[in-house]
Amino acid sequence: MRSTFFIIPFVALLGIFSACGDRESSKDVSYADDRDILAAPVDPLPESAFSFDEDLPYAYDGLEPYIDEATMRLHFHKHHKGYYRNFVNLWNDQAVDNRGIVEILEQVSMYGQGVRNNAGGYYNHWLFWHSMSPDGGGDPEGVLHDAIVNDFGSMEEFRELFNNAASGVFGSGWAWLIVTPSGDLAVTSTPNQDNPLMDVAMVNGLPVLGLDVWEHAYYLHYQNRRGSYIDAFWQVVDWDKTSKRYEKAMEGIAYSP
Ligand code: MN3
Repeated sequence: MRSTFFIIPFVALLGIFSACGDRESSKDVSYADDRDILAAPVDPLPESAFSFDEDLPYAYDGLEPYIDEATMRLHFHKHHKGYYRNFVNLWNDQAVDNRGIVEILEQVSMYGQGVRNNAGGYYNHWLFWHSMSPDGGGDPEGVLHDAIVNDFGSMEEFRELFNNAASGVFGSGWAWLIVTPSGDLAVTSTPNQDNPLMDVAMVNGLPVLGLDVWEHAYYLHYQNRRGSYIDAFWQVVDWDKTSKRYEKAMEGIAYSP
């Protein structure tokens, strides 16, 4: 009995001390720490027939002030490389043929949940990096512009649909502009790392433009303000590359890393 009286206040006291410790350490987390994490040596990427660029197509701070450097560094080196590494390791364990990434995604229900998540993460981020540019923003020109106006009414109506799809993703996922099998443009979204190429997607099509709305894509800079991040995305959209993807998609060719 006497020992119980001793233990209860002791445990309560421990709780108070450890809570203080948590507060102290979270205060120390800063932008500089993100760089330190990235300076640490990383395992080399596994051998693979699947291509992976060792760097982004622009500088890490190239999309500032819309998307910050620390987010881009972490997103590319920790998240995208992680999906690629996991996908290659899983695929090397079960591959029996020389399928390309698009073919794998189109029949992703044949493989496990791990392939679905990581093949999706590998492909989606590749398309995402190539959906943005330091020289981006504005409106598309030429055939993509005409198709958007034709299918959605105007650029404004298209953006509103896309914004609603992006902000409407519950939890983590992606917003997409796609070319449907009938050759029309459509806006859709997918959960997790799914994408519209996948046989498991609610709406199928060839992705032309993709926006990552996982919190890791914006939380460092925008915290909970997903809407501000979506607004910022329009300032850096690479319409040149997006138009090229659209033209290929109209020939039935899916964008491929
Ligand atoms: Mn991401």
